[in-house]
Amino acid sequence: MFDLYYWTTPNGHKITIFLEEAGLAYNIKPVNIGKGEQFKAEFLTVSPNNRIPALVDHAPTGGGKPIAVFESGAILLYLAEKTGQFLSRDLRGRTEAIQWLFWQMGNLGPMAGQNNHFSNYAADKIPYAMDRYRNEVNRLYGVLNRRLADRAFVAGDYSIADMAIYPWIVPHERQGQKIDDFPQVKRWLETIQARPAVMRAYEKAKAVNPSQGGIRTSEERAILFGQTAASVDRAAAQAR
Ligand SMILES: N[C@@H](CCC(=O)N[C@@H](CS)C(=O)NCC(=O)O)C(=O)O
Repeated sequence: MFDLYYWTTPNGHKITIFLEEAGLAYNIKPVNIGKGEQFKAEFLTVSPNNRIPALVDHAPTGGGKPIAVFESGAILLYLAEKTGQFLSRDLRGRTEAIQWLFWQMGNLGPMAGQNNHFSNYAADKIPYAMDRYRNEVNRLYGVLNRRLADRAFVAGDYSIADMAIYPWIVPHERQGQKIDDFPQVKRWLETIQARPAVMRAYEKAKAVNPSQGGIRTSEERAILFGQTAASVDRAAAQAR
């Protein structure tokens, strides 16, 4: 029913977690972002921002043409609404979960991404940038830790908010964070890690990308870093 355009990164894991949790059938279409497959014409029609993940639902509720969705938060919401799972129907519960979903999308994801870039990938080690993003991620871990102090999951029952946040906490060491400084986050992390569906989602990642390596070669760096409107136009035209 679903095609999932996917690579083995935190934003990709969010969606395999949902699909595994809900027991939905899906077909993975790997998009190797280190090889530039995010610029292929087929992919750009479903994901105009040339980023994974993207989802195509071939059997939308109510029928009609397939629906394509990009942006991991929008995909999680789409799936939650379609299946009636992992998002409270109660106004207050739903509003809380959506707030924390957007907190991940607008804060933890982008800041952890920049943190990873400046600390692990950038050839120039710029202390100001490294400190700025590591500290901001540290602040966000603190926000999450406080949120989890009196509840099992971030917003009521286990929800799409937890699914969005979890893959960005898994690489805490790479983010320069000490998980023991955040005991509530650690407890929550371990609880989610032990869920069979989450294990299956990460197993899927190993099957799709056995090396699980980060960005290693100069070709990969050239594709991923320094993209501008012009380079994206060029790459997209070449891929056609
Ligand atoms: N806000 C987007 C971010 C997606 C994103 O940054 N995806 C990365 C992998 S985690 C990607 O596709 N990178 C390809 C590139 O940088 O060219 C979402 O949550 O879906």
